[in-house]
Amino acid sequence: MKHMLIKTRRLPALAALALTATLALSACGSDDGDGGDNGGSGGGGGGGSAITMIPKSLGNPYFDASTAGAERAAGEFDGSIEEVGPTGDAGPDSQVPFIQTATQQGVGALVVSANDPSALCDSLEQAQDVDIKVVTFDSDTECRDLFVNQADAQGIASKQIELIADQIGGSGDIAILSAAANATNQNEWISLMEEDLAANYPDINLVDTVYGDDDDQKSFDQTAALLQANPNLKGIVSPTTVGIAAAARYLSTSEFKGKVALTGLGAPSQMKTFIDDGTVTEFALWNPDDLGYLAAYAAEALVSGDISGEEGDTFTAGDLGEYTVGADGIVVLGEPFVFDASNINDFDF
Ligand code: RAM
Repeated sequence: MKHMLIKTRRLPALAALALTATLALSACGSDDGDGGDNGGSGGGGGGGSAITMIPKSLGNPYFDASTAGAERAAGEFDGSIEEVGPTGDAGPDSQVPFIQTATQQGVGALVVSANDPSALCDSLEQAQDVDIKVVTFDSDTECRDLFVNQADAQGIASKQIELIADQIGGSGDIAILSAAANATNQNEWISLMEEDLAANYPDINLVDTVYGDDDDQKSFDQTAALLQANPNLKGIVSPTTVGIAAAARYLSTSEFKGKVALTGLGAPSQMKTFIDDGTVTEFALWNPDDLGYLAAYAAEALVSGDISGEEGDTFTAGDLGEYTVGADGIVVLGEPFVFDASNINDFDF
């Protein structure tokens, strides 16, 4: 009989709802619950699924928000969420032991943001062999039942290039500050950004791509090194909430503030200071709370047998409404949203 922790957390209300539908408040679950030994049948404490959520790493506010969203969903369908994952190490294999433990526990579903497209596959396939459903969210693998994508990858890439091009006046040297070098989502966005630059922005040169591993200090140091190594740099794109916040912190007290543009994907709560002080003018993201909420509902729909993950399957994700599984087992949350001084105060994730 295993013990399944169900965290209780209340989310503050969002004032504006530009990204998606209503973020209704709900406390989820009790202080703790018992997932029971369900032998892989996936029962949570109260009838819904027992879900193990494995972010790229713990301690990232982006994944705190996605886990809070999953907990909100589990509260609604009477399931349970246990969040486990690597602390600080976002290496390719770092999530494997957590997948193996959850498999031994016989949970209903794993909901994973993958640090590598293939390194998790042996362990994920072992989980699937005992009928555990595998949902990826945020960053995909080659072996899963469904991928809950935050937004279309092409749209995410071209939005960031559009933002940096505007901010540097359409020409000059730029660099990318990414997360972990193997992260599926980061690498897909980077290659699409490279294609977009080559096709549509002949006067912008991507001179370097560096990796801060979604570690605040490493991202800060990489920003400093980038600026040292590239004295003509006009802009930095950081498609990671950890990277953009660390780069903004570096720029904000440096001689480059206001001279080197910075954009990418940021959490408004982490970027507000840097919008207010003029270090950053615009950046993009989606709502990570909604992303976790949708991923948990997708997992529940798979475990309960409502869907099998085939293209055209439909399921209802609570307040967010109905979703349809697209080609390659992908469910898309919505569009990326651009934050600036006019709206940053309306969001608190
Ligand atoms: C970081 C992570 C995550 C990415 C966001 C934008 O929190 O790298 O995978 O989607 O940034």
